Amino acid sequence: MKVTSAKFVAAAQLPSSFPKDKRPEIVFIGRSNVGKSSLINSLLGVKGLARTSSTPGRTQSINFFLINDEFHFVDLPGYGYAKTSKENRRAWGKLIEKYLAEREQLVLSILVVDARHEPSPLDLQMKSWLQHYGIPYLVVSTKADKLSSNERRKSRQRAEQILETERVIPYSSLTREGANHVWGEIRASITR
Ligand SMILES: Nc1nc2c(ncn2[C@@H]2O[C@H](COP(=O)(O)OP(=O)(O)O)[C@@H](O)[C@H]2O)c(=O)[nH]1
Ligand SMILES: [Mg+2]
Repeated sequence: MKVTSAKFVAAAQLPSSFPKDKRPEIVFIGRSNVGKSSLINSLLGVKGLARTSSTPGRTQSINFFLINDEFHFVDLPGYGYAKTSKENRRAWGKLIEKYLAEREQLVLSILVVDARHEPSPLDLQMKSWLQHYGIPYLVVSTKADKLSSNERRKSRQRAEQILETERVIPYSSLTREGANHVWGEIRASITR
């Protein structure tokens, strides 16, 4: 897909601040520091749109980006950051659940995992949540550039086994490996 415009539109900490229009939304979900913002930026071919940082757990809002004036990319705050307070975690859960359960224009969710590690119980729980709500999803296994091709194959098999899915796409935000594949899925979900 040719990206002609990409702009930040909202950082929502409450459902009342979600955009009101009905453009289709593609949501990105994953644990803190997994490479979600880098994935968004590399798909769009821009550098600092979705903020990337090595400090995990900083983004606490749901961030909406308008692409080609046609659809939204939605960056959810990451989960699994150990230093987060109980109160924060509860607020996070409520906001995310509200979004996933009620957002009618949500057409695809992209669960982001780290190719170097096995998916965690939280990743599996998130996948079950998506299934429960009947939200189409795919798994993007990022940082693939850090693995040899042999390690990559094993990592993918393992992720597919643990998450019980055949929809794992290896990806690298550095080389953009996997970008065409992911865009194909996004395009299909928008025009469906
Ligand atoms: N080598 C490599 N590093 C990556 C990749 N994606 C993200 N990173 C690095 O991982 C760290 C966390 O990335 P970020 O996008 O901020 O993660 P987020 O917290 O999930 O949004 C940053 O230091 C990125 O530069 C990738 O595909 N390859
Ligand atoms: Mg981020």
